[in-house]
Amino acid sequence: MDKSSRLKVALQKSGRLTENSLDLLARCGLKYSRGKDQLMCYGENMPLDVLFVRDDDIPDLVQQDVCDLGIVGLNVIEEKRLSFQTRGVSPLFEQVMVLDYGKCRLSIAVPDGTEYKDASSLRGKRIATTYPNILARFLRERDVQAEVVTMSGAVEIAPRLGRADFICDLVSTGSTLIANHLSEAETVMESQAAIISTPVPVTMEKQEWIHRLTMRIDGVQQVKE
Ligand code: PRT
Ligand code: ZN
Repeated sequence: MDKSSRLKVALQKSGRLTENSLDLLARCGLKYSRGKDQLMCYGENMPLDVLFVRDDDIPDLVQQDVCDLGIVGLNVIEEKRLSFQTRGVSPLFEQVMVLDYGKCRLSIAVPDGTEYKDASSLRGKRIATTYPNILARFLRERDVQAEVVTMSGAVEIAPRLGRADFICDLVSTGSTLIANHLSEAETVMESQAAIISTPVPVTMEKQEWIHRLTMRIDGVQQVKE
């Protein structure tokens, strides 16, 4: 099998989804060797190679057909989809299936003691987030005008720094919010890891391997339930 007929899968290089994603592929029977530069893994018993990248780059790599598949959080997928739309680019990658890990929620959080009734409490306020497009849609759908303060990280300290009144950030256990004297007020979106696929038609051979892989993932996930 030549190189172009091998499935290329983009995974997060180092982060919350990395271990679970590699574990999932291993449970599907994939045996792999890691490249010297640690940027790729090569499947030994399946025509499937893994490319390790930052999670934010995964939708672009799949959209541009550099990779056939990618595993990334629904939060990143949705933010990218909306950001493409805002720029007039059609988001063409498709969601193949959701996975049973990486579960979290994108939530509005307010400084302890601040009253929050519903989204109308955000009117005229500044809200810090790394998900400006998802937050803007949430506000638009509720007819609330507020200022979205886009940050690249450390969103939870924005209220203390005086950069924002509220935040909109990912939460899983909630302990980061507690440590920063913030309370979760409302869920904007639930998230978990998901597989996306390239918009470009792939060969029959690749289609068959994608089908086999998703069947195996279904099987692995059912065993875990
Ligand atoms: O370097 P790279 O860009 O690839 O990684 P990243 O830092 O952007 O992402 P990473 O590894 O933090 O998260 C990858 C994906 O994991 C996210 O896009 C989500 O889909 C998912 N995920 C699941 C989470 C969490 N749970 C989570 N808890 N992502 C981030 N968090 C943050 C949360 O915002 C808080 O700051 O982790 C902190 C701890 O959370 P608590 O609530 O348990 O205290
Ligand atoms: Zn990231």
